[in-house]
Amino acid sequence: MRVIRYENEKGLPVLAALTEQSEVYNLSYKGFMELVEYAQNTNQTPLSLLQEVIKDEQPEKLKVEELTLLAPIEAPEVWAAGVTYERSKDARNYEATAGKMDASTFYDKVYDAERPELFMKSTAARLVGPNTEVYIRSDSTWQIPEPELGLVINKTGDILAYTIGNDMSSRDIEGENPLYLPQAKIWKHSCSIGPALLLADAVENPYQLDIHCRIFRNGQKVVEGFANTNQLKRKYDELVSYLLRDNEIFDGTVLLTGTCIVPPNEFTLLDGDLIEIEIPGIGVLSNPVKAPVNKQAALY
Ligand code: DO4
Ligand code: MG
Repeated sequence: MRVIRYENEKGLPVLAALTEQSEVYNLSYKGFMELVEYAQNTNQTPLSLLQEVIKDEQPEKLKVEELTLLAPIEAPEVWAAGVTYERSKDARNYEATAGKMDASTFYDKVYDAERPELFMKSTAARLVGPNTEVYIRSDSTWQIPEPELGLVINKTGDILAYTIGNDMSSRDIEGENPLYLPQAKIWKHSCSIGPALLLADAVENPYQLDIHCRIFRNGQKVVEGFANTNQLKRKYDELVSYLLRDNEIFDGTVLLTGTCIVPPNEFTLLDGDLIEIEIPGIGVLSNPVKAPVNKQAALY
């Protein structure tokens, strides 16, 4: 069972349940956290609540592919974990050492350390949902999407749902100096989530999820990558518990769990590219890429 948000014909956001058969059932809750709160107050899980709600209802006469989907949750903050997969460690070492892949760096240290790397990735205002443009920076020449599983948590760290996240990143800025990490990670429209929230109770094993990334340029697929969350070095609860340490975390926060798919080193995103990230069971998060006006001009 999944939860989506879409914009109705009046331009208003609607929360809806999306079944495995892609049937859409409109819900009366303002947002996902209101649904979770209602389930808690009535001693139900979000899954059993939704199963009850849709039992006697008819689905809407709507096709999910035709809806204007919004980010499935208005996450107050998005945090991210880094170097949680070996592939990410190798890619960071490459960019930080001008290609000397066998060089040992702080990325090796953090991969093996007890404390994970966690960083602030985005805020509600910088975040976008499905089919909305993600931006690339004007001052970077090496930029990639990072396809990641996202955990939707509450203020006490319970994992309520899973979603897909794109942690857009600048490899040259991060590679130049790790202290530039916030600039390599955070700018307007540098993070997208969606297209749906997969309820945690509906997932048998969250360490067996396939992640698939495709990048298209002029209609042609130019990058493709696969991974599985069974390659993750850490446990989700471990990442969440470090995030909560001496911190105040808000209901509906999203924690991205790190990337295991990195495009070839010679690849950089360009204006007009289309990024698709798929996790079966959640859906496909699709975002076109937009360069700032000065970069678009430089291309022609
Ligand atoms: O160390 C920098 C960021 C790593 C990251 O975002 C990832 O591994 O996904
Ligand atoms: Mg990342």
